[in-house]
Amino acid sequence: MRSQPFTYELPLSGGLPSVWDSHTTRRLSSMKGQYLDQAAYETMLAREDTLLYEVYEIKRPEAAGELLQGISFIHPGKVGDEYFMTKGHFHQILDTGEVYYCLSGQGLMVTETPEGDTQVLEFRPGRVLYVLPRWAHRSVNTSPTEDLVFYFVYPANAGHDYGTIEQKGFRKLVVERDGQPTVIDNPRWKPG
Ligand code: S6P
Ligand code: ZN
Repeated sequence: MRSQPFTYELPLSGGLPSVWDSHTTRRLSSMKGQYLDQAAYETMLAREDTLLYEVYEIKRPEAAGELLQGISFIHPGKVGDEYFMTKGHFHQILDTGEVYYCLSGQGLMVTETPEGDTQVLEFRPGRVLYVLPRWAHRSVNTSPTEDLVFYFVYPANAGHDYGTIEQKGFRKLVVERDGQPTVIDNPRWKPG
């Protein structure tokens, strides 16, 4: 791990960063129960365990004061009418925020608090999205052809709580209606 201040390049066009330490890939099989159209999900999975998104991260000690950073690439596609998206999470230390900077593509970020406030933010190249502490976040690629690419930075000790979203889902979903990305209430959202 680097022990001196360092620099690296982040292509504004959305290409790979010049350095990274870990490359995480998420496939369809890791999203069981998350997509609304379960039949479309099963049919698609039976055909292929499609690669949905990839995260390149620079390792730092997971200690207060350090920052974790990297780039996510959300690939284009849909399961039924619902766009490819990240699992989404609360931070384990709930009171930690995060900064996203969109490098290329288009999409929506679905956010919500444990109390049920919801907000949907739009990704655009050159736009910063600030996720307040306490807000769960999921990134959705609404382009039919292009990757959604963004840089992110968050406190290294934040940790990830995936379980809450895996059990309850998000209150809002992003689906295609009449060819347009549309935010709908999640009919399968369950409290508690
Ligand atoms: C981490 C940050 C992003 C996501 C990444 C994948 O706090 O929000 O790096 O990890 O975009 O999303 P997820 O929900 O699978 O971690
Ligand atoms: Zn996060």
